[in-house]
Amino acid sequence: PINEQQFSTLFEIKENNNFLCEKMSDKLKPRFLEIYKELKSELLDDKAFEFTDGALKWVDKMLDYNVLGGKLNRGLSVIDSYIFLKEQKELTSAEIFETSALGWCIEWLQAYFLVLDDIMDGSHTRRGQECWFRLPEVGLIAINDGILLRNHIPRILKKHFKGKPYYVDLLELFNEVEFQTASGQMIDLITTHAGKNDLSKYSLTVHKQIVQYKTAYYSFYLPVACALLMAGENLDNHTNVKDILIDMGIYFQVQDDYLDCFGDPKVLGKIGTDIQDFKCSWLVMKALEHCNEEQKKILHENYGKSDDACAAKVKALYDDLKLKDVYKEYENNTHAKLINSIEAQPSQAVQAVLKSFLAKIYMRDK
Ligand code: DMA
Ligand code: MG
Ligand code: MG
Ligand code: MG
Repeated sequence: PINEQQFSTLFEIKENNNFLCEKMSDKLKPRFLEIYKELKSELLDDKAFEFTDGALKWVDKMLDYNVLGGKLNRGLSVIDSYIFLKEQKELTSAEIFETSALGWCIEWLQAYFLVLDDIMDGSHTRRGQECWFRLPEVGLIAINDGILLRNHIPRILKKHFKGKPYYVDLLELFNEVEFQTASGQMIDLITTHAGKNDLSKYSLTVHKQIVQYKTAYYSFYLPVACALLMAGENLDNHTNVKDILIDMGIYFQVQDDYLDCFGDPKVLGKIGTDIQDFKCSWLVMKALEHCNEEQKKILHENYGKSDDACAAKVKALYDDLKLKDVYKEYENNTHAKLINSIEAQPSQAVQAVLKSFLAKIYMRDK
């Protein structure tokens, strides 16, 4: 059970998120959300299973709870990317449906990983509400719900893309990216084990590998790759674009690590757990890089403890080490480097896609 203070934080998070959602006025977003309902109805009408009333209600609620409520950046990115790549202002209704369905598949993939990530990270809140597994009636049923979410993806793809020339490539793409993400999660989790015995196991190389695999492929490469396939492109011809998207994804996860500690939970919709969880976060890595022997001792004594006082000492150390400034410098340098590589791209359409992605995340606070 959550205490009163946690409850009021949750309440504020929820208010804040509703407010932010209302401000978003993307032209195609209403249609995108309608398509979610259509996809959900089809899944609830799947003849491969004899749904009981209870099962229908469960899946319906589980989907609304876990697939909705995020920023929908990844899903909407498929539509944006496709518009840029086709260099056309208006999409046909079939194109809107298909880009949206692929966008939702990415949102489904994300929901699947987040439901399980929250169990493994022992998190309390996500998107302004309690984590799914924290609901008393859910608990570890959440694991099976994660598996169901994952299984919905090939069902959506089969229903709407079987027969398209790029169908097999699409299936392979989702499989590949899922494998990369799960492998990144594994490295994240086993590095945490290793770090508990020896903090010096946390290095820039390990951190980069973790964030590249657990976040960059599914969050940045996947939406653009879906749009490229729909536009009839061969993904092998776009490895330069892929490299830039991966770098952007790494930057995005460094932001996630930073916000875990310094972000406002009310804006972010989640309360950080990286310090308590002994995570190989960008911040602890930078702390190790900049601290003296005495500060290292403080870090060793207080990192990875569930005690709030210990986490506070780690945060105080981060302040002493001026990690906010170190981060600002990283953010500006990374932004400048990314702009450089984007502008070296021969295609204006590709430049536009990449710049729009970068603009969405630069200096983000949620
Ligand atoms: C999550 O990394 C990565 C995936 C694939 C879900 P994380 O645990 O830092 O994410 P969050 O901060 O959202 O829990
Ligand atoms: Mg997590
Ligand atoms: Mg995690
Ligand atoms: Mg995080």
